[in-house]
Amino acid sequence: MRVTEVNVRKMKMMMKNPFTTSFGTFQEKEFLLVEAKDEDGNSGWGESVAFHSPWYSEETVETNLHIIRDFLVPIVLENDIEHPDEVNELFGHLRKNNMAKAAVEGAVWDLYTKREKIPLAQALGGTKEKIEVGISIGINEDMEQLAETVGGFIEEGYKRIKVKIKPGFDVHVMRELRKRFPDVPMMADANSAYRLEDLAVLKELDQFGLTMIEQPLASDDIIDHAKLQPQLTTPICLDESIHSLEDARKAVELGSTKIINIKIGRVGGLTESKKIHDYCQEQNIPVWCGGMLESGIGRAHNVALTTLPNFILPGDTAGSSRYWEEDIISPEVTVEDGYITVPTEAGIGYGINEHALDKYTIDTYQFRKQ
Ligand code: OSB
Ligand code: MG
Repeated sequence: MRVTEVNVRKMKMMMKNPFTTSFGTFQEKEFLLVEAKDEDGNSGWGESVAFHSPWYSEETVETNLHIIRDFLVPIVLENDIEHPDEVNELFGHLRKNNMAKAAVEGAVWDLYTKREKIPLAQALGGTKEKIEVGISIGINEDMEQLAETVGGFIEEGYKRIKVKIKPGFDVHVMRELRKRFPDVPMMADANSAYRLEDLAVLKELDQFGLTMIEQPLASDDIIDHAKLQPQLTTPICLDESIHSLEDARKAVELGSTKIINIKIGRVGGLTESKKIHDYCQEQNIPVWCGGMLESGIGRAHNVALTTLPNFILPGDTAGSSRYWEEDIISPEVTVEDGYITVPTEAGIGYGINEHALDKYTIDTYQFRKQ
């Protein structure tokens, strides 16, 4: 397969509601889309999950644009690619910048599966016809409002509630929510806001029977997480700390984590995601698919990945309408009774809503094979 043209779009979309984590609040989402085309007029799409500012990881929209334009696009235009798994190897000599790599690799996966006329899920080895989804809810200091939001999503059928926590917004919040929703699978995500010195608070969370606590300690740490886990009954799930199969193996061997959140962007693409999935399956470590407030394109990739068998726990891949007034895919991703039905069309399985796509595009960059 030859990729003959790559188009990159810088997008700006307003989210329906502001999203607050232990790092702050934002509502306007800027991100990049990558479109890879072949000589037959097929086109494949990928999304970069890097945010405007480097609060989640060091990557940003602008660093991704630089890496994609100056390093990754030339590689995919210059090489014959038989299978998308090769892209990960072709990028192997370039360090990190995983979100940029995943965006380009994702476009190649979509292009390849459209050419082959098979669904992306099938090409990845996925088996599920529908996937279970949970929902991630940002920090809201107004307890009544938060409880109402949680109740609304339970009503809608979401299979698991995840609440963001931070020091000072933790034990009382989980206690209140547990009181109101005693039987719902619930978890907390700290986005690295605690230190080992906060052990007493983290231990208090054990009483609420959470399915897991996500990334309580530093984003670049697996040592202190290994010290923390034996002192908690709640399983730790690492998010920010896992960038590769090697990271996953080390964290599992050290006992730093009992569950892994796989985000395609954070680990550098679908090929690496599959490897982490397979390793975790062998080790009896359940995985689930994380979210990065994606548009429909990134969301479609998440849906396809989640069809792999060891995605045992509900993911953060909520429906389009949880985030957007209007998504850039058609049909949008919809959730019924807590399930998304996996599309059976070729590639990512959702079409592009061209009108919306153009409406939210703020810049375009075009690259052609010389
Ligand atoms: O830590 O999982 C996270 C959103 C942005 C950055 C990091 C995270 C999140 C979420 C929301 O929790 C997931 C989603 O709904 O897409
Ligand atoms: Mg997280």
